[in-house]
Amino acid sequence: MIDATQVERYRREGYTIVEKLIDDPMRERMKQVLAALVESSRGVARHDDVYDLEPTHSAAEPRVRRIKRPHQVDPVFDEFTRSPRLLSVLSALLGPSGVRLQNSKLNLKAPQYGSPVEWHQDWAFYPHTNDDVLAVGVLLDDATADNGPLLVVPGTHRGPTFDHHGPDGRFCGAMDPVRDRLDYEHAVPLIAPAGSVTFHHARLVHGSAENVSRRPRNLLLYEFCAADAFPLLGISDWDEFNSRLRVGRPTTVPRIVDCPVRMPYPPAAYQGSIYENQTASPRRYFSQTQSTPARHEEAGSAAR
Ligand SMILES: O=C(O)CCC(=O)C(=O)O
Repeated sequence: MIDATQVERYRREGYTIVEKLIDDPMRERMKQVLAALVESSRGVARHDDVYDLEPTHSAAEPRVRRIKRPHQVDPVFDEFTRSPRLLSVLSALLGPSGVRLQNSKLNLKAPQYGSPVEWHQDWAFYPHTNDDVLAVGVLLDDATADNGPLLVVPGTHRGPTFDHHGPDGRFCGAMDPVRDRLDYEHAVPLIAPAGSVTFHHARLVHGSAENVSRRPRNLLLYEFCAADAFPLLGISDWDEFNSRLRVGRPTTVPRIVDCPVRMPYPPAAYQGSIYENQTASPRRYFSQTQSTPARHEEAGSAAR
């Protein structure tokens, strides 16, 4: 499923894309489950363990921003984490110790209002003993230039870990686009047909703009680690930790590699999801045209 050139690109640029990695019947099943979950959200008024809601969500017009941990919500999302085709790519990218699922999320970007995500490195949220850690993005829909595709800044996974704290000293899950001036104008959009799967390194700087198109952009994200990458935030349940191994055997010997780490402490003022964390970020790069709650506006105006 992946050749040496793609592995080399991942090592050099921090990302790669594999087309047709998920088959259409499974992708269709996922979309049906997603549609039913959005329908059920009519009965949900605020964020909970399953739903993260757009600020403009209502029972009459359900607007879901994220399904949390979809692999625990419906078996189809767990099934894909066991796909031999996916696991062969992950083994090539994460090395010989094995492959562990860390978490999953399904980020919805509905036509004409789907929320942006500010620039960040996943590594700032979950540092490990080594950086063989990545995110898998399953494109449930075509990713196009105007429907808010993932944007990545190539090569940044080999650079520093940027500060993701706000002026109050708390973690806010977003970089400051003025202080950390990267070449954002040349960020690469991960544009590909539905059924493609993207892989980006946990230290790669990425974000995404609002969906201004008339088409949805639903992106199913999984976080995977090498089996010998141990989370620096700790392991609360050893059996549960090992139950997420998809390749390899449990080990008590973490591989420790010298790479830049910042801890996400003190915790974010607004918990629950990256969208909530980032409301405390004082400066924004991506604008949002939809009305936002007062808290967003107080946090600061858009940088551009
Ligand atoms: O959904 C997106 O466009 C980006 C999501 C992301 O980077 C994240 O949730 O960590």
